[in-house]
Amino acid sequence: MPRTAAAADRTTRTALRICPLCEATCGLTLTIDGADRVTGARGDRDDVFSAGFICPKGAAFGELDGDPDRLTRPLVRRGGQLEEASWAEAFDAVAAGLRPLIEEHGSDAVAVVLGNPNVHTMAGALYPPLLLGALRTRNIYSASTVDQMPKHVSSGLLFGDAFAIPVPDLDRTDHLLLIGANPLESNGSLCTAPDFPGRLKALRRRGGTLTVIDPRRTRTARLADRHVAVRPGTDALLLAALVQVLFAEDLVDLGGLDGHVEGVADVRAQTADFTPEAVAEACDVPAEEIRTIARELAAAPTAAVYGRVGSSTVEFGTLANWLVDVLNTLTGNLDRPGGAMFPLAATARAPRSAAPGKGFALGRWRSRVSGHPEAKGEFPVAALAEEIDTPGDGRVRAVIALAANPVLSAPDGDRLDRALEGVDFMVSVDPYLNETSRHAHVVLPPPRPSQVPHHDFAFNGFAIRNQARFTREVVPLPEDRPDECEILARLVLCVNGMHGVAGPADVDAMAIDMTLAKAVADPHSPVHGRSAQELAGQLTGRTGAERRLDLMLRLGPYGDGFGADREGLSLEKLLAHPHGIDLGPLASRIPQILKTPSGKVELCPAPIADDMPRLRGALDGRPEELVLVGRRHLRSNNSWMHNVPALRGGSNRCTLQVHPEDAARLGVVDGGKARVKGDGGELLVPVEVTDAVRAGVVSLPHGWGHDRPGTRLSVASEDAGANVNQLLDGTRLDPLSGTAVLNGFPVQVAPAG
Ligand SMILES: Nc1nc2c(c(=O)[nH]1)N[C@H]1C(S)=C(S)[C@@H](COP(=O)(O)OP(=O)(O)OC[C@H]3O[C@@H](n4cnc5c(=O)[nH]c(N)nc54)[C@H](O)[C@@H]3O)O[C@H]1N2
Ligand SMILES: Nc1nc2c(c(=O)[nH]1)N[C@H]1C(S)=C(S)[C@@H](COP(=O)(O)OP(=O)(O)OC[C@H]3O[C@@H](n4cnc5c(=O)[nH]c(N)nc54)[C@H](O)[C@@H]3O)O[C@H]1N2
Ligand code: SF4
Ligand SMILES: [Mo]
Repeated sequence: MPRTAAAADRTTRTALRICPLCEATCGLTLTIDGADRVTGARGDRDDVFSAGFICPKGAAFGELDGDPDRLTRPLVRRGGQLEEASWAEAFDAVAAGLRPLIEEHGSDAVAVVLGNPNVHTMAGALYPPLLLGALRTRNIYSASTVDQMPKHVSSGLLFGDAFAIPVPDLDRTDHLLLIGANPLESNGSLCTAPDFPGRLKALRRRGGTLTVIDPRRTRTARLADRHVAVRPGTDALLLAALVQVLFAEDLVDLGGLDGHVEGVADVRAQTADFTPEAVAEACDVPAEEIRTIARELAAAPTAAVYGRVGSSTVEFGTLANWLVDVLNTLTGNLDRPGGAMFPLAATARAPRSAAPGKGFALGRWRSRVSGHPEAKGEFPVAALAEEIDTPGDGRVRAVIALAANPVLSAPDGDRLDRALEGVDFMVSVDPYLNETSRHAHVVLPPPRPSQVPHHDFAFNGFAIRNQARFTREVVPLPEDRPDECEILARLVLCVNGMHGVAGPADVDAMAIDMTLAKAVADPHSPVHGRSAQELAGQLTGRTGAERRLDLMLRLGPYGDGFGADREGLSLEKLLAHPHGIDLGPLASRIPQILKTPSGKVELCPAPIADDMPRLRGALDGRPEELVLVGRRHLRSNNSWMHNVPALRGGSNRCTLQVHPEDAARLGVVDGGKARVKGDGGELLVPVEVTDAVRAGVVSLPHGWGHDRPGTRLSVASEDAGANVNQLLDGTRLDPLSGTAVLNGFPVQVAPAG
């Protein structure tokens, strides 16, 4: 080996990288040994947002990045077997697989499945919209319908914009009512706040109050002033009762929102039946406690109500998400400092003056087999299997899976597994050969996180402080290896028939041209009347993706407007501030943000009112004897981090938590095995007896079940765990949003053996 190379191999350096592993977006300082091995990670103390915070997942960045099971070359199916191939062969195979199907059966024959990590990469933000635009299929599925779609629907109806999602103003609030969220394990969701635990402790220290509503006594609940162990699935009833108390006790005060809200009287009428006494039994929460929570909420100088997964992936998910913001509104806390506020990301559209908008429509078309209404252009991912395996016109024949593992993350993975086995063509963009990608005809692996630049397009829109950060790759990408931006750009070309004719740079150029053409024609834009070509020439950045980021920053709310504001943001300016640029605390945005037809907050939208009889019906329903809820572990992340040795073991295990009273009644014992049965199947799981779950509730985490053949997950498959979603058959959905009921569904548990 030449002397210089040997010397270079021994060098150690550090570099900054925003952590892409959860929504907290912490700034990390990575240690890199030699040319490309990440051997350490610590929190970047100078990061303008995370100020040094790191969690065990971030600390394991190097191990995750260097996982030897990551695919480094594409796989192509030949004679039934997946074999390594060149990138050129792989893209040829994708074009050859997709185009004929599209030409013969139309675009709807191709389903696109978008998984969670798309919100954690630049590629996932920039290219799927172009892919969907080129394909124009109605078969769009995503992790949203096993997650936050109820929030999008509720925000769409209330504010006219499915992405106008208020976040708790964590650092300034006096009172936080947290429902079905466990940020001490999840680090927060739809509320980007590095060091969420520290911020909750700070709230307590400054004399604020934390109330947690969760059927489990979570680490977050243990930090709270008040923990309400609600019966799963009944939050909408509880929240409706809080609203009822506000009206009944004359505690409604819109504050600064007065004049910007319509439908208050309708909400009053809709919730009148839901007195604390009426819901107490169903929720298993004393009426007096409900009254106290409502009074405290109204009396707090500022307060924020925030709900997440436990109030979303449930039977009344959209109603619960709606009621969260009804409470924020009726207490005058929506859009005020210390309340629930709308962030303004650096790449968002620059705000316009207030004007009525088109509003938000639901159910503009329906799914073929079960007639599920679309929500935000998507069908329920729980219905993907039936769209593939049900014969007939319009059947899904091909699947494009981008960073998605629905075989584990969606209901009835066994059925989806069989369905995917039978598709005519499937392509997965995924670093792992796992439960889903093993069915693909072509697997296109993106590079390691250390090898790609990062900016949080998605999460800055949900961040508790406006700020912008950008980090470049810390390890060079080998010459012959496309990054995920290029992979996805090439997929666009495979779909629109331009494979081999145009290149990935043309895809970016087209996106830039389209944006600039609109901007120069827009009288409200700072670049109105200028030459699009001249502006395109001014963009900086080494890649198409970087130039697109530059464009969005410069046209965005803090942008330099291509010279209109010399102090404004651009990619160059971000690069000059490697620890990020703070853009200040959240500011009020009503009425400008409202895009409803009335130009107001439409507090009682018709689709919601139409769903209320279903909730009323739940008032006198008999509660199920035993229901299951999920849980997350700090060292786990959905389905794809069980392959990292440092993140495994200890309490991070796929056990069924059972309350001691239930364990005694059911005859199951700690450390023993139980058989769990649901609509969709049954599982054998180890039992953990603990009073951290309330009686009548068992808990099993998701993302496990790594025991299928044909994967390359050498660590995860050793202790595979069980796939909780096999207990579901995919028919239990929140009807307005198509979101699967993953929490609070009935199960039977018995000792195994
Ligand atoms: N029972 C139950 N089920 C649940 C949940 C629950 O609480 N309970 N939670 C739900 C939620 S909130 C979500 S978001 C979904 C998630 O559902 P999915 O998005 O389907 O699953 P993930 O495990 O997040 O990962 C998806 C895939 O992305 C790949 N991946 C990782 N990094 C990258 C990358 O940089 N690029 C690409 N192209 N791929 C990458 C992984 O290898 C994995 O195959 O699961 C849902 N499922
Ligand atoms: N460590 C780790 N971090 C993650 C993830 C991960 O898998 N692991 N996943 C990421 C993703 S994709 C997301 S979406 C976020 C999710 O972020 P969170 O929403 O904070 O996630 P969970 O920890 O699932 O919290 C949901 C809580 O709801 C409770 N719950 C269940 N049913 C009900 C109910 O009916 N009512 C009420 N009130 N509570 C209920 C559960 O007991 C649980 O404590 O986390 C993200 N961060
Ligand atoms: S909290 Fe999230 S973003 Fe921060 S270090 Fe941990 S995984 Fe990374
Ligand atoms: Mo999620």
